[in-house]
Amino acid sequence: MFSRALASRLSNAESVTVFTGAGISAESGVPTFRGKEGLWKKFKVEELANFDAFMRDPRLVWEWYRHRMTIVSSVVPNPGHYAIAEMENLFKDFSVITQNIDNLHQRAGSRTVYELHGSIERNFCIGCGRDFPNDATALKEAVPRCDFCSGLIRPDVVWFGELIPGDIWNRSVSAAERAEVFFSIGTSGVVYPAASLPSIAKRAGAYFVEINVEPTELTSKADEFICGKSASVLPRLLSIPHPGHKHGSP
Ligand code: BV8
Ligand code: ZN
Repeated sequence: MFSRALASRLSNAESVTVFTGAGISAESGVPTFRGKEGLWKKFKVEELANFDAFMRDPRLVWEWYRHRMTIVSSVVPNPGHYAIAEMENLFKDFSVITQNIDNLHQRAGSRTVYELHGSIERNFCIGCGRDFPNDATALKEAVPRCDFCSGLIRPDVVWFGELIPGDIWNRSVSAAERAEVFFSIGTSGVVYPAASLPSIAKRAGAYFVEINVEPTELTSKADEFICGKSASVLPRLLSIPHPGHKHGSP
């Protein structure tokens, strides 16, 4: 399943970076946006995940995010998330950069996670900036409003036309530039600037491996394309001898 090139690079690597998209959570039961299993087609994420749509119809946008919150709170990490969490113990310098907002990497035990597009577990008031967790009383309303300034509360996610938080972006670029091996897993590679990270890694000398069930916009740039489901491919990656095996038990 893996080339000798990947096995030898992983065996000697100190710095590895993993970049993930909705596909890594598909086998937990979280619908993806595009691709052949994409279930959000009827919602066209670009039309709903933007500030103007929210101001025009906050009830509809909240309905979509509430629906997704319900799904995310009812699923668990899959073997792909757990394998990535385990990889963090095997390499000196290991980062996860995710486009997902489902918190499943953290729930699987990953510690260094950069959430490029925010998190469905966090909300804030657009009036005064106060934070509101999902179980806050204010969030029980169809259109949640801040109990301090009556401003609209929104999910703490990055919508189309909005900037990725500067520190998150800078740390993600630096993790991509440091990587000796850079994995892109379960992303269609159509959303920028996230989708520029594999090229940033490659330009800095990384061996770029893509894991997906079908080719994507990124495949032509990959040094290696592993066609398969992440929940079955990733645990097998752990069977490759890693530097961490030298220090601890394999
Ligand atoms: C920015 C919110 C600039 C959270 C998301 C016109 C106007 C404005 C902007 C633009 C424009 N044209 C282009 C842009 C830039 C725009 C963009 O890239 N648009 C695209 C659509 C062309 N980007 C932005 O707007 C970004 N901001 O550019 O600001 C700026 C400059 C100056 C001043 C102000 C601003 C912000 C982008 C963030 C958008 N927010 N989500 C949420 O609700 O989730 S993005 C949305 O798509 C999702 O969040 C997701 O994170 C993201 C990417 O999707 P994927 O994760 O790749 O998922 P997808 O379904 O597409 O693919 C799944 C893959 O998994 C498939 O390939 C499938 O084959 C595979 N798969 C399935 N099962 C498995 C599997 N693989 C392995 N195993 C399996 N089992
Ligand atoms: Zn407020």
